[in-house]
Amino acid sequence: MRTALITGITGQDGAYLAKFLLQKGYQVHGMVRRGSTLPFERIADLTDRIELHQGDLLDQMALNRLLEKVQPTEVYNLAAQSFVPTSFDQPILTGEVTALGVTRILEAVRTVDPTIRFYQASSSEMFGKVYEEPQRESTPFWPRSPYGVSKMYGHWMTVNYRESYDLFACSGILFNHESPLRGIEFVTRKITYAVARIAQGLQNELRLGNLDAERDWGFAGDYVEAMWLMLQAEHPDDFVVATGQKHTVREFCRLAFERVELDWKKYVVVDEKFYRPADVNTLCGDPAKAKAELGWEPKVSFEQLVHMMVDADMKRVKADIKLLKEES
Ligand code: NAP
Ligand code: G4F
Repeated sequence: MRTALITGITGQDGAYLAKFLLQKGYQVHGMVRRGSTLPFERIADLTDRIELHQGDLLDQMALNRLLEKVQPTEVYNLAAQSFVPTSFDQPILTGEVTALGVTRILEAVRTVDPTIRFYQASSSEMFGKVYEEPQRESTPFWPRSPYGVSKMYGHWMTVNYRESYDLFACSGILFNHESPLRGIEFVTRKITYAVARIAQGLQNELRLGNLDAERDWGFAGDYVEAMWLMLQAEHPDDFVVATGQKHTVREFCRLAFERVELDWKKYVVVDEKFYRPADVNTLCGDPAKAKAELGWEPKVSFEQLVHMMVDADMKRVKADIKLLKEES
């Protein structure tokens, strides 16, 4: 039986990947860090089918011991401090986890079992102030945040360990991917959750930053398949994973509010508090290599994604209201 270890299993992608690998017949292990509360909401329906272990990308010895114990055939390194604004406030922590954390887990793989296939969650944030459009594997990087710089370090360490030690190490340069499991602070989920609350009369405005920012948004459920495909290939390599289409934050708002028959202009307020010291104004990826070499293509359209997220938040908010009524 193939055995996978996922770091960041409690995050959005971790939850989708764990489910995907279980369906493929894998034995799935996840690394979780200790907190004062349990962060298992996204994987609540999987906990009887996966094995969780404590660990942290900050702790080299714990990573080595974990690989020795689990003996995975594949490691998916999804753990990161992944929120760009936090990386401006906590650049050193972001570097420790999102950059050096990659070296620590690569060292663990190299030391414990160099035959392990390794996936690194790299990011389109590395393209930053883009040199060309669309961005592809050969596009130079120009990161615009401590997060983007950290991801770039992790990306090149993955390439370096592949070239230096012949590891089967792949870097997936994934463009923004969203879902009903997306963290509430990211712009898409912030919008869809607010839309649901506004539609239910619980809130009357939505404060956002840069509405002109353009992103190539896809569905997380589609993107975890690309991660897996990279590790099934004959040779390790790096791939852009994207839809090839971009939309503004404004367009996302319009579609999301339209789903509940509201006019976004009546509710969205621009608040400079949400501007970043340096933003990535536009991102649009070229997934041609992933299509040609992995046979990967996105299935969910932008409109379907927005609708899926609004519908899920409407359901959640209605359930919360019902619960509150029952309790009072
Ligand atoms: P996410 O929801 O923010 O999840 C991040 C995960 O990392 C959580 O499970 C978190 O655990 C864990 N983590 C954070 N610090 C850790 C540490 N020191 N040690 C161990 N685990 C730690 O992120 P996501 O959206 O699923 O993204 C997955 C990966 O893909 C990340 O590396 C992200 O940077 C990258 N990426 C994401 C996108 C996107 O659009 N989603 C695009 C490109 C790349 P807790 O639950 O305990 O906080
Ligand atoms: O949703 P965001 O916070 O995602 P961002 O910064 O693109 O990063 C995400 O995607 C990366 C892939 O490119 C990942 F690597 C990373 O881990 C993360 O998952 O912001 C998207 C855009 C930005 O330009 C931001 O300025 O939306 C703009 N925006 C406008 N108002 C806002 C807001 N972003 C947030 N979070 N909150 C706002 O109120």
